[in-house]
Amino acid sequence: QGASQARLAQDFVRFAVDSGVLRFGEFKTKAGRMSPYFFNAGLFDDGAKLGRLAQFYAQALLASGVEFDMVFGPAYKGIPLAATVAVELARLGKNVPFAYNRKEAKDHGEGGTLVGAPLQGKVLIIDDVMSAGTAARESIALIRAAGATPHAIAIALDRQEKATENGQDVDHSAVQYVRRELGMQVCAIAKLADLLQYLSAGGGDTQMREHHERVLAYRQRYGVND
Ligand code: OMP
Repeated sequence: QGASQARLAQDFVRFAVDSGVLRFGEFKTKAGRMSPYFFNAGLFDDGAKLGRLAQFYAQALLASGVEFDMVFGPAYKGIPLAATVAVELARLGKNVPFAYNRKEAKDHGEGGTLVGAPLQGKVLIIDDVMSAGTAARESIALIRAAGATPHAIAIALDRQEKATENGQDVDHSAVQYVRRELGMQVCAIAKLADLLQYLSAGGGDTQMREHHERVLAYRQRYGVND
């Protein structure tokens, strides 16, 4: 990770905390773990926040060197993300086709579950958080079925924790699985390590120190090495 990517990650963590998107407390994750932090991308809920969020994705993507011919937003949460990131990419000089899916098949009108540009070439999936990778698997299948290549995934936060298979913890994260087993590129604006760095930089602040300890303990129990 280069210095500018590390800085971007720190700026992003701060932005997410200030926006109330990244919170500390007790949260139950989809996998049933009690987490001392939670990232709720749905709380980027006004035009200014969405615009900044899109800038973070676009900058992280361009800095990462990930290759893609088009962007895809998986329903529902990925749709505004992919749309705003496509706008920002175009603003930065990389105009690419944009598509998304709907969850319900339509029985009239344009038909099918895909909307926007035809899926072709190297497709970049844009999503919020990857935990177990369930959502990612669905998008990958859909892109393959359309005859295109699921080439890369952009997410806002990589929680860097053990994935679960049939309810059991395994030794790799979903992001590692997607990279190693599926050979896809993954670009995360920030990851758990960046969050820990942000909290440890909190210095004398008692609350920050407490959050830091809890998140460290959580990583001790569920984290993976990268
Ligand atoms: P997978 O589809 O299993 O990878 O899980 C992604 C989902 O995890 C998201 O769509 C959220 O519902 C949820 N999630 C977050 O959004 N933020 C978190 O910090 C943690 C989770 C989670 O439940 O693990």
